[in-house]
Amino acid sequence: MALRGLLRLGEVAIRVLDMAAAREHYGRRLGLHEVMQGEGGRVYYKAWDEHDHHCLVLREADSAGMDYFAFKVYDDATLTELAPKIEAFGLKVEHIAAGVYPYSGRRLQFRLPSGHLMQLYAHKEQIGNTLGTRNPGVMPDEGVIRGFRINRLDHCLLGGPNIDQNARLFREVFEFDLSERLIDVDSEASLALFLSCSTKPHDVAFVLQPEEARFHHVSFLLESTYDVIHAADLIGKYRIPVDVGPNRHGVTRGATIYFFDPSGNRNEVFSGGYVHYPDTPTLTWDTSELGAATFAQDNIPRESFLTVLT
Ligand code: M3P
Ligand code: FE
Repeated sequence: MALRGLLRLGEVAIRVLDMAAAREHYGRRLGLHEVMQGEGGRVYYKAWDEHDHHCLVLREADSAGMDYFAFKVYDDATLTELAPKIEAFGLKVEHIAAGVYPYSGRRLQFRLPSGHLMQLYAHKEQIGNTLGTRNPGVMPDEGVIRGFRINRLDHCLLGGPNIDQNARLFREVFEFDLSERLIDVDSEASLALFLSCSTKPHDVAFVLQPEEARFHHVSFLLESTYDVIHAADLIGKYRIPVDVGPNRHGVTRGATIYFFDPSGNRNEVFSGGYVHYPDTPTLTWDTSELGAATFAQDNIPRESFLTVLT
């Protein structure tokens, strides 16, 4: 399968309570690169190995959580093709002109059955990863890889109702695969659904929550499992609140650590996981193995992990 259609999670827009504290966290601690301050005091970041201008947008507000998430699609024709399909699925599509979002081409915006605001865009200015594109070498200059040594934005996990309808949209309209699911052992109702448009175990996931548009975590990819330990050491040094210390997910098999930004938004850094292909069967976990599904090194489900969202 050539990767076309939706390519990847390209942008997450997060609300923070105090921008100075958030810049300390995302810039100085995580080591993301601040590329711009924009309208409304928004601050824009990229991870070092991304080519696009930014992947994270922070906005100061009275409540934490997520404003929207956006997937980059292959080209403008993909947006043209998808708009009527999203409408036919039953969602109203808003067309946002190029330039309204900085360094970005036009966007489609719609609200998912779970209440989350989602956008699609085909173009964002590429500023590169500092290595160039001809004989790029492998090592950027000193200071480019820093902090938690984050390579790139990877996925987000979002909480809300109607997650089966979300998954139907992603599978039928966006051509994602359902890589894994967590179901109630008695009722078989979906509790968490993991969706992939690539060879990653997931590009986005949804967890069942009664309230609409909740934010569980945004996750960034690290190079190695040792880098998860390195991040954990920095989390300890700088007294960053930990949700779940280094462990491995049963779902996706990633080596992970969860922590909170100063506004209470959950972050994850992780490494690894298996390779997913379109013919990989969907893996099902049920609540009789909730501990093993979530944290496979001790098989203990964490109350906070299941209940704390912004
Ligand atoms: C991840 C991941 C749950 C598992 C979540 C997994 C909610 O966040 O990155 O693999 O059971
Ligand atoms: Fe995750």
